[in-house]
Amino acid sequence: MAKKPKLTHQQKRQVSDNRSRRIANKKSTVDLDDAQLDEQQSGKVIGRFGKHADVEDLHGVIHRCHIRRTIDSVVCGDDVLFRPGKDAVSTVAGVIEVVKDRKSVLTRPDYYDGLKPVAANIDQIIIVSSVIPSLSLNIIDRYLVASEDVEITPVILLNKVELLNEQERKLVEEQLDIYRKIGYQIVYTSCKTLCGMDELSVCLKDKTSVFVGQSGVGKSSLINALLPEADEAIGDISDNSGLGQHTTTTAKLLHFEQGGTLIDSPGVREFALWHLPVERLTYGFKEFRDYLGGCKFRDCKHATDPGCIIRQAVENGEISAQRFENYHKILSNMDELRPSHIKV
Ligand SMILES: Nc1nc2c(ncn2[C@@H]2O[C@H](COP(=O)(O)OP(=O)(O)O)[C@@H](O)[C@H]2O)c(=O)[nH]1
Ligand SMILES: [Mg+2]
Ligand SMILES: [Zn+2]
Repeated sequence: MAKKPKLTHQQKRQVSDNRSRRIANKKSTVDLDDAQLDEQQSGKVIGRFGKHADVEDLHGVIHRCHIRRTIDSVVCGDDVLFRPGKDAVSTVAGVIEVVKDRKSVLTRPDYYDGLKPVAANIDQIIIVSSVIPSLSLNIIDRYLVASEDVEITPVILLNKVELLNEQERKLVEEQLDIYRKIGYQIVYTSCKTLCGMDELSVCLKDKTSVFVGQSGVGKSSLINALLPEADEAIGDISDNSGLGQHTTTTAKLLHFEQGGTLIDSPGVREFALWHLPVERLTYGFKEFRDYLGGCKFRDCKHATDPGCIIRQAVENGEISAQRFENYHKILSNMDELRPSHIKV
């Protein structure tokens, strides 16, 4: 092993001086003087930029804030207590002091931290699918499980419906009827003809929503149709390119004119279910829940096990055979879906 070079006395002093200065600087950026701050008030985080967050107060005014060092994480959608800065000239004027308990939180995989929160207090997840290139019920099922796991209501949206003729449309509706029967809302839209956009607006009103789904299904097109100032890049431009965005991973919160809120970011859209243990996967198939605990064997895999009440329910037509099949497909793919550095 190479020997560490010895520092001269002067070099040592330089290092120590630099370190002190760094610590002092760090302090001054976070510990704002009380006299510079107004009374504590409630607000909502609408954007995150490096060490700062933009907080919208109850009057819609936006304050760029520091974050108290004691706070674990601040994400888009968080309800916070903050103190605005009195000095309006300063760019970062306020400070976030408390993050209120989260109703819900979406996470994404992070190489170093495992699961990292990306957005909070979401009411519903809009699972966007399209008939082109093809309708995949398996992918819808995966997003449904992920939504059920975080206990956020999913809505199934099928986009590009203007491409279907009458017969094809009927076939698709029949396929999606499985989901309607178990209580999920289904919305059909087209960004070309704008059909279904009114129904979608109603669905989004007064709620905080996120759009998830595979690349190319039309998430950005839908967001632009609802919220022209969002100015999302459409088509081949990679979501990771960062074109036209502050950064690639921070989320932003936007208000729909008709009421309702959207939280959007590539991180939010990446939301997936690879991290789930098997029991959560089973729980995520919500029509299975009534039967759980009823199988003959406690460790029933709901496959060919004797006395499996779920298989029985499939045979009786109480549970869709398609969903049962997708359950086993997802189960056998779980290890492949999971990044290799993540342990469950
Ligand atoms: N025919 C048709 N094409 C659409 C519709 N919505 C989006 N597209 C097209 O689908 C492609 C992908 O759309 P984009 O919004 O970028 O999808 P994203 O990757 O989910 O954000 C683009 O070429 C859009 O013009 C639709 O309702 N009908
Ligand atoms: Mg997009
Ligand atoms: Zn079973």
